[in-house]
Amino acid sequence: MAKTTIPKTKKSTKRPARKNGAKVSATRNDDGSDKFDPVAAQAEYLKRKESQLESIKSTDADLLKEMLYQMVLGRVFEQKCAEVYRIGKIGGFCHLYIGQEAIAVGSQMALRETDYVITSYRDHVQAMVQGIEPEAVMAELYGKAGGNVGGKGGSMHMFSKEKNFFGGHGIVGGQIGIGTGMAYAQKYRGDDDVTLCFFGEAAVNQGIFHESLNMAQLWQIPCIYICENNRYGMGTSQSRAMSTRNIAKKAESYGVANEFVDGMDVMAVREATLRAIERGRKHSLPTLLEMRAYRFMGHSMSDPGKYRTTEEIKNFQTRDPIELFHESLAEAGIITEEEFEEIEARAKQKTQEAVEFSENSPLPDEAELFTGIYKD
Ligand SMILES: Cc1ncc(C[n+]2csc(CCOP(=O)(O)OP(=O)(O)O)c2C)c(N)n1
Ligand SMILES: [Mg+2]
Repeated sequence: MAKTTIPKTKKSTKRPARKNGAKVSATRNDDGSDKFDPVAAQAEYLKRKESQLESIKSTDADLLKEMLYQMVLGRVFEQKCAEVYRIGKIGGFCHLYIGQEAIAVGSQMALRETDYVITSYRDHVQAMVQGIEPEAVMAELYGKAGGNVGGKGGSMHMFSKEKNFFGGHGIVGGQIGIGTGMAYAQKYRGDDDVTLCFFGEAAVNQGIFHESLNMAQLWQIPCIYICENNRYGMGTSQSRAMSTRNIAKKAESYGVANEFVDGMDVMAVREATLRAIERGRKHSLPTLLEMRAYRFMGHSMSDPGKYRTTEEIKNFQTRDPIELFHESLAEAGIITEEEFEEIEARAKQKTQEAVEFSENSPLPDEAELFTGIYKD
């Protein structure tokens, strides 16, 4: 187990009274945290497998194959990012999304083109799913002129106005307020578009999360808040930083509709997002979706990873979202082994093209130092 400096509370059947007379719960956690246990999560997954297969059969086969391709591309692309980072091709921070692919693909591929997306610094895969070319994402990581923001943003600041992808934000929780404002603009203009606003579970401890949810419900703003609960904020586990760990439930304090979602099951992600989209489009109401996944890699490329064990990581890897989806598509007769190999080959080829493009792309011109900045 990971080392902890916080003394463990002994289990007691008595409910200790606080000095002010209020009772406190005997357990520190009220949320059924066993849902984080991969064995329990898998058992729950198998129970709803039949309905998952039903929804697979009622979804367009080409769309399903494209979803799988996007997940595989995200994985292969980021494995390559790690490789080229280690040989010094990419500098600065680099946060990988490996293990969380089902969340970006399941939710963003349920959107239409005019909807908006905003996210944190863990943004490479979300940028690609949104339609930014892998070449432009890799070149941005390389700091080259061919990057989607001309090589000036880097890993944490992917952005494309044309693709309605509004970043890539480095301040934990900062994008929650901006996303709420984007959805407010959609409502103000009178269209029925929605905003997907992604953030990690550690951002939920920030005031901006609570202020935004309150305002979104009060003003009826079509913002879909997606909390990607990957269990850790840098090296701190959620259990050491959050008093009550049922994030979906926190929405109830503000009257916001909420769902807990298995973030390793791309179809569950898609369906929960479709329900939230309908609520946003038809009734202009927000939703909070807590999607539980696991970060297979370190927080960033410079994470020494001393806060968790290899065994823990391996346990969660038994629920690899790509393998789960691949298996289900094969079971439903949607995909053959040859087709899966072709998907992998295509993803590798695309990633290689992205690397070659980035290698050959020039550095930004010196004059770029003085563009895109605030001036008097
Ligand atoms: C306001 C603020 N405080 C602290 C940091 C440093 N920091 C960067 S990432 C991070 C952890 C965030 O974890 P989480 O929200 O769970 O997202 P994840 O990295 O797991 O995707 C912290 C504390 C920051 N960038 N911004
Ligand atoms: Mg996290």
